[in-house]
Amino acid sequence: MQVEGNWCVGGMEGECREMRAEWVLKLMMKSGKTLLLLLCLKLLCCAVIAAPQTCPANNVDNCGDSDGWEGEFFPGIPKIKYEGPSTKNPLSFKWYNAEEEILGKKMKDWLRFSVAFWHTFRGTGADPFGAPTKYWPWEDGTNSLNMAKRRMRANFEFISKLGVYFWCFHDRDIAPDGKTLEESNANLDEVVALAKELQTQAKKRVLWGTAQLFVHPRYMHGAATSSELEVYAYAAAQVKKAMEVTHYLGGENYVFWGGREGYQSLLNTDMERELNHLARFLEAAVAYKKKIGFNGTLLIEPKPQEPTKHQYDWDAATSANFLRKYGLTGEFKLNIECNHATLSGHSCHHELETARINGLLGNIDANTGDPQVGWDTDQFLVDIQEATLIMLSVVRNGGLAPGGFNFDAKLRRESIDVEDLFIAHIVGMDTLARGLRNAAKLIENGSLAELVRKRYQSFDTEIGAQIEAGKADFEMLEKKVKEWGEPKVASAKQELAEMILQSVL
Ligand SMILES: *[C@@H]1O[C@H](CO)[C@@H](O)[C@H](O)[C@H]1NC(C)=O
Ligand SMILES: *[C@@H]1O[C@H](CO)[C@@H](O)[C@H](O)[C@H]1NC(C)=O
Ligand SMILES: [Mn+2]
Repeated sequence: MQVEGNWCVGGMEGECREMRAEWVLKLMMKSGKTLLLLLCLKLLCCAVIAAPQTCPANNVDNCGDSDGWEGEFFPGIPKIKYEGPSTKNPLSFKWYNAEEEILGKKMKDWLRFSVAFWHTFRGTGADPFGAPTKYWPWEDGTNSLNMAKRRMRANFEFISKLGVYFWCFHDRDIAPDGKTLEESNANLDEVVALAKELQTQAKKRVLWGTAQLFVHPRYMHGAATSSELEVYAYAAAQVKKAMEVTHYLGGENYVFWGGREGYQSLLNTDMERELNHLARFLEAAVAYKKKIGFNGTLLIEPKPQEPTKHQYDWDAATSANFLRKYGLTGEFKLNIECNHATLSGHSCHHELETARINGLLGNIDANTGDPQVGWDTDQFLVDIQEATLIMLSVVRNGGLAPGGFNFDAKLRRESIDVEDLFIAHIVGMDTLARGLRNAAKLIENGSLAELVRKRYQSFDTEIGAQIEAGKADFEMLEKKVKEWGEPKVASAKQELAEMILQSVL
């Protein structure tokens, strides 16, 4: 997850557009009545000519009165099918064959792909330097409830055509923020009721839900770690509702991403107190989960920084330590995002292995960063070697269920065709499917596992067993050294390991 780098994001889009409209109006008043008249005439003529179906997103007039939409949102795009590696059809899978069995499980069950509503349906292409670039045909430029419903219909057509079973959302992506908590909750209920109906018809599921606790200005100091008690309470109320709707939609997990749970300066921060508050907040979430009978896994999503200078859930090891300190290990797992892994100076493989060996690997946010760029670019993963290593961890973990692979990835700002949404997901799915096939080859071949086994074989001895059982004291080991003399040390065989990996790519 990440914050769109712009002042017009997520739940704030409506407000931002109102601000822009206001600005245009002020400009009009300054430049005199003739211009005003001309502009009004232009708007009037557009309102008459524009059919609601093609209501463009850059239009500020009132074409958002109804959530109705006739026909398909993605006309001309068929249901995406597996055609195999030799096909030239960009709208087909080359490697992902949902029903095919790999290592005793169907590909769809290893991969459990999910579309991220925020990137795919709320991403506008805006960045800190520039305005939105994407004007999807179904968008009317508003953040109205009707628009939210129409967008939800588009979401279900998209995931159905793509052949994905899951979707993920933040509360404020799917329904507009209201003026009060009650109004926001009522908006959410209305959209969630429609989502429930649509996902039942389409036989789809929620992989996870979450609360957006970073866009609204009230969260500037954090949510659970805010210095303001009333903000802590507001965040609790928002998470309570987000857990309820995730439960109502049959969500299999619930995610906590603490984008603003961190600090900008230690000079004005009581870190110990903030971390204690975060732990109390998460304990309360566990209690509420049990109270409402929600069986989904609670997931913490590590990220080192951005938007804060230092985020408390820095990486998998930091998050594991936090959970242990506060006795929360049994209640939470981790959602590892590959781009966040590289931001923290680790590979995605490292973060997955750290989570796995701590029994904490719960879900993957499938994306990647750019090797030449230092921020969270949230790109679709296309690196086959990286995907192979990711899938190696997933297979060793016995899969991710009830977690899966959420495409927390967005189109580049310059990719502005509707079909790009499909192509991006297809290449992301194919890359991980290819990674799974490669990981299976590597496991079936066995020579990499054998290389690793051999490397540690000196511990497969009587003394080795004593060391590993915690029964070898320093005096005994010193006696052995005097008996054995200088150790003979073997090669690590890194290049051979790399050669074996390459042989399956
Ligand atoms: C949650 O798990 C409990 C215990 O396994 C089970 O009895 C209950 O039906 C589950 N609830 C839901 C909503 O799946
Ligand atoms: C494993 O792969 C290596 C490298 O390609 C090859 O030399 C070896 O014969 C393979 N072993 C098996 C058991 O397939
Ligand atoms: Mn990210």
